[in-house]
Parts: sequence; structure tokens; C-alpha cells
Amino acid sequence: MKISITMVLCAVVLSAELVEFTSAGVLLCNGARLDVGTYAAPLAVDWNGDGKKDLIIGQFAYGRIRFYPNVGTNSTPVFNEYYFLLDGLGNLSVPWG
Ligand SMILES: [Ca+2]
Repeated sequence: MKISITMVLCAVVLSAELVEFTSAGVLLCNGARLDVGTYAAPLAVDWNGDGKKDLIIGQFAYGRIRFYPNVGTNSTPVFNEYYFLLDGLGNLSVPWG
């Protein structure tokens, strides 16, 4: 169930030519492998307001939410690193397990 939902989200927000989600938790982005963990739930959105779509990814372990800033462009996205999103109490998380 989680994999199906993840694949739908990815297909809706990203071009299949740019990013491809695999069942092993690996995003292929312009030929680069991005390990986002199993049962990840990616969403592309301009999170930091710079006009380029970033990745927000809910990870299975501990329900933490990763923010991958796009340091490329919208047509050639590049995601080099991620940060965990925080709220006032610590790591922002969603139910997991
Ligand atoms: Ca952005």
C-alpha cells in the first residue's frame, strides 16, 4: 500500500524523464542514485521559495521528514544532501511503522 501511494505521488509531481522511483527506495535523478530509504514517500515542491522544486520525503524509519534542496534547476534537478525538518519540539515526524 505505501509503495503504491509513493509511486503515484512521484508520477504526479515529477517528470519520469528526470526522476524515477524504485521499490528499493532509490530515486534516479538525471542518472544519479539518491537513496531515500525503503517505503519513502517523495513529493516535489518548492519548499524554500527559490522557484526550484525540492524534494520532501517522508522516511519509514521514525517517520522523519527529509528536505532535499534542489541545487540544480527545475529542468535538471540536483539533490546533493538532505536535512531533517524540525518543529518546535525536535524532528518533525509522521506516524510510521
Ligand atoms: Ca526550492
